[in-house]
Parts: sequence; structure tokens; C-alpha cells
Amino acid sequence: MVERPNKPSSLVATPGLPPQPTVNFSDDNSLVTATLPTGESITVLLYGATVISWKDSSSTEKLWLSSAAKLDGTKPVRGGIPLVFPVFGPPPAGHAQTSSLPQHGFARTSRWEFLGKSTSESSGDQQTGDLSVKLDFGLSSAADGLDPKGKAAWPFKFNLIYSVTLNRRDLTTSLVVTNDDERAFDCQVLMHTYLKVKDITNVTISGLDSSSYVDKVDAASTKTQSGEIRIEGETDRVYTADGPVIVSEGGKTLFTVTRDNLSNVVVWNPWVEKAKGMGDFEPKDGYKEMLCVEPGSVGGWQTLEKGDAFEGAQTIALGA
Ligand code: TA6
Repeated sequence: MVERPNKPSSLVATPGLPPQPTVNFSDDNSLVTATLPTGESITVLLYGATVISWKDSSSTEKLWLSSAAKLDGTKPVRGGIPLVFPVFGPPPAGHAQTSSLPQHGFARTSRWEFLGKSTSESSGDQQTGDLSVKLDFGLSSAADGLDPKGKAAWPFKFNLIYSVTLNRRDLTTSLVVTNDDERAFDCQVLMHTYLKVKDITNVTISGLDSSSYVDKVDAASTKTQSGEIRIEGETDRVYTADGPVIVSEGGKTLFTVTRDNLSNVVVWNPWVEKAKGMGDFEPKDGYKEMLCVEPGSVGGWQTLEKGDAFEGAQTIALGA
């Protein structure tokens, strides 16, 4: 071997990569779990692309999931973040395009395809690998997993890309709807988020003061919010509002929900009787530990012409 007295010192070993997020599939390929190096995690059921778990670094669950939730694809998941598309609520009799659809549409009852993951630096902390991880899911009119009831009732060519991004202190879900049809179609979008609280009677919701809302427990009458909201009975309100929605409990901010291009937010708690009436809502007093804050575009219709796209997103931050 030729001696080279002046050979360069060995290159400094490339510093090791910081710890990376992990992404794992369940054995039956029905679930995908992403975990940050610092312990935060999300679990997504491919059925409905339903986020069924979001845990912080101490493994504290942030989403409410009924203990009777069906996770086998036989019915929409009761809890987590079910996706509502192309219609919100019961199919409106007067809207021909959606009048035959099941309540809340077919996104939450279709099997989505996992499209992949990506990670990025969410901050400069190289040691803890303070990264974020994004999971992408897809559903199209041509997909095998599309709910046949939806395909039959809503025969438009469309494509959906749903992205779920986990950072250390927040979770973002974003939906892009594309019209691949020759015809225009109307749609509504909503992220039906079940937030976990300790005791609903100690919860206040702020940020909606002076916003108008439709009160679905009072003959769908239109009202104006005065001050913060407390949940003292069945509550089912569709607000039109900008700005963050803040969920506090015992004076401490639990969640701050911000929206991008979603002008409505539904506040829902079934309370005693409605909880009793839902077979998959368990435990029956579980209404005390959940609050739905549901960003959406549901006040009217998004009309997409051929080639048009609509994108809406929510970010749920832990704390203020
Ligand atoms: O978002 C509130 C709401 O529209 C309520 O009226 C109630 O129906 C809730 O959704 C649950 O709907 P689901 O079809 O999941 O039972």
C-alpha cells in the first residue's frame, strides 16, 4: 500500500442523524401509527382515514374515542377525527346532488390508501430530533376502497388528499378536494374532532363571542354568541366565525383550534339522552369527557368546476 505521509486525516464522521420519527403499520394493515422521537404519536385507521389516537409526549390521549367505537369498517368511528365529505349532516332533501347520501357523506366510511410519510425539522433541536411527521392518505372516485353507497349516490369523478401532520405541540389535518369530472359539483367538508376533556362541566369555549350560529337544538334558529360557551345540556351549534377557538378547563387552556379556509365550526356535545341513544357511544356518561369542535365549510356549498380544487385545514395546538 503506498504510504501517503500527508494523507488527510479521516473525515470527521458525519454526525449521527438525530432520532427519527417512526411509522408502523398494524399486522392487518388497518392502522398506521407515527411516533416522534420525543414520544408524541398518532394512530390513523385507514377506514375513513380516521385519526383515532393522538398522544402527547407523556402518552396522554388528547382525543376521545368511544369504548364501543367500531374499528372494523362496519360503521363510522365514534370518536377521534372522522372526516365529513361531501355532505354535512343528514342528506338535504332539496339538494339533488347529495340527497341520497348517508349522513355526513362517505369519506368516513371508505377505506383510504396510505400514500406515504414525510418528516421535517419542526425546530432546530438536533439532540431530541424535534421533528414533525406528515402522513398522507388518498381517496378517489376510482378507488377500490370507496364506499359503494357513496359511489352510487354521488357519481362524480373526484380526488381527495388528506394530510395528518404531528408536531410536538400540535396536530394539523388538511383536506384537498379536486374535481376531476367534466361537471361541476357541490360539496361540504368538516373534520368531526372529538376532543378529550376531564369534566365537561368545567369546560369553557372562547373565541366565538359575537359570532352567529345555527342552534340545532332550538329549531335551527339563528343566534349570536354572547361571551364564552359553557356546556350545560345537549349542544349542537354551527358557528360562522374566524379566529382561534379556545377550549379551557378549570381556567387552563387545553386546546387552541385554528382553521385555514374553513369558515364554520360546529360545537357539539350529545349530553345524556343523545348519548344514551347512540349504541356505539360508550360509556354512556362519556359525554362528560368529550367535546366536539369541528372545523368545516358547511354553511353553504363549495361549488367546484372541472379541475377546481378546495383545501381546508385545522391545527389543534395543545395549550395556548
Ligand atoms: O356535528 C354534529 C352532528 O351533526 C350532530 O348533529 C350529530 O348528529 C353528530 O354530528 C354525530 O353524527 P353521527 O352521524 O356521527 O352520529
